[in-house]
Amino acid sequence: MYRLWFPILVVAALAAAALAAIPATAATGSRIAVTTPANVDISQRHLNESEETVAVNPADPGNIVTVTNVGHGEAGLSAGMLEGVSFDGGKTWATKLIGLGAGDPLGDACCDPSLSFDQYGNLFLTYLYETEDQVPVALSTDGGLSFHVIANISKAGLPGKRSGGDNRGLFRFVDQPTITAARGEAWVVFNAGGPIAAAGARVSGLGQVSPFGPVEVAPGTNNCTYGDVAIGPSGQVMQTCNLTESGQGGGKIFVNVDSDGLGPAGFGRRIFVTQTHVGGFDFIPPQPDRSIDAEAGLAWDRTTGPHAGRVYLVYTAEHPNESNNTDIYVRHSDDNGATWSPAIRVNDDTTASTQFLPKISLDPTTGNIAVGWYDSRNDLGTGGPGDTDGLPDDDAQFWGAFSTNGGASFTRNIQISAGTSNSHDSGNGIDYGDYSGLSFYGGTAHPVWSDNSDSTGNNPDGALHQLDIYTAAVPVP
Ligand SMILES: [Ca+2]
Ligand SMILES: [Ca+2]
Ligand SMILES: [Ca+2]
Ligand SMILES: [Ca+2]
Repeated sequence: MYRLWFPILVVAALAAAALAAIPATAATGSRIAVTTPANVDISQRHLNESEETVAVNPADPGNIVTVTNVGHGEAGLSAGMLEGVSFDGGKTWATKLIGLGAGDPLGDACCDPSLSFDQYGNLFLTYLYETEDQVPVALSTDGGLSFHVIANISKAGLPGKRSGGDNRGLFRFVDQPTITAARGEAWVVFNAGGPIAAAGARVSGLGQVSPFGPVEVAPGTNNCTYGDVAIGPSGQVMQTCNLTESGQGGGKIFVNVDSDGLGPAGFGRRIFVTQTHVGGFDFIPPQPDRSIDAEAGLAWDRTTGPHAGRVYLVYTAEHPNESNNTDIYVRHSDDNGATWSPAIRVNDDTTASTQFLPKISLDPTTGNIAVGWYDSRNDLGTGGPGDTDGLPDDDAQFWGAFSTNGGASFTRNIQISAGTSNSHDSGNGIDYGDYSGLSFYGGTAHPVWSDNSDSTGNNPDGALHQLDIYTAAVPVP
């Protein structure tokens, strides 16, 4: 059950990306609850960018970095990802391709990027290589302008695991790594062709990262994947993953906690949280080529605020099963994941449309949380600004909401994307990718998403063709 990026052959010229961003005019659809923020086209690049990660630098909050997949095979590009760096809060971006192969400090990057800044301004990046059977961790100490690989986490030595060339290629041995850094720790988790594997390193300052410790396995996570990792207020570490019983129908979310973090104890037993009815490859109309998984995500409150110590879990669930009516839910735990609150639905629409690929982020300056997701609520197939083609529920916008009361409730939903996208029209093969990006700091959420609406007028492929990467600065209402 791999959600790897599948190469698609696209024959077209690779144009240099323009850097200037043009703010969008807010859309005026009737369902917009709060003013849509100005949209910025980060990539402004021919062909497809998708599956994006973003991080705001707590040591310099105007510094925001995003990394995304790009289509390989285009103009001789056999490896690489797109990086965007902003130093003005996301208004303007400098973009470049990274991980282009031999001689590149990031090697031959395939895809699946994950970013995290820590309090010192260290920026950690993990991703997949095209060929190597290990998970790289790269570090930037200059706000994302340059990276170097500081570790290659190998599964070698894990009990019962194969090694050698049979794990290479599309069905590689490692998949969808995620990294997080905070509180003097950096942790990377990944699916290891079986269980979830994790490794952590101590961080004592800018550029001061100790070697990553031995790889440990989260018990009971065989074939559990596509999850997230978070660090708690005392340095404990939680991973979540989706155990998918079938491609379409079944999915269960589990968590495991390493209660002493970098200390010698390993991850504890798996804890069942919820059934999702979202399989590992659950096809929905707006994601018809790639499908979705539940995309469980974590955010842990390390502040001293009213909900200190609370950990939040976001995920997608489908009710009824195989109805394609997916929704976004958040639960929380005040006892390190042992027990969880009832599910609170985040999306406030009254349609039977899809909401998918959620991301959660906690503002470390307030303890408030933000959630972003793709949303088809405005596509009733009857024309208008939410429908590109007269078919229901196959177009999507990007939406979000906040909670300022510890996840007890969420604000009215905000249409964040000014335009409406159709992923199949992109020819991307993986639609919008397997996840979206979100980083919330200082009262402003910074989502990144894949968009082919051309709402800003500067996608070089125009509207309803290849995807660009968009962002917006979204304040708490
Ligand atoms: Ca430990
Ligand atoms: Ca729904
Ligand atoms: Ca439609
Ligand atoms: Ca593009």
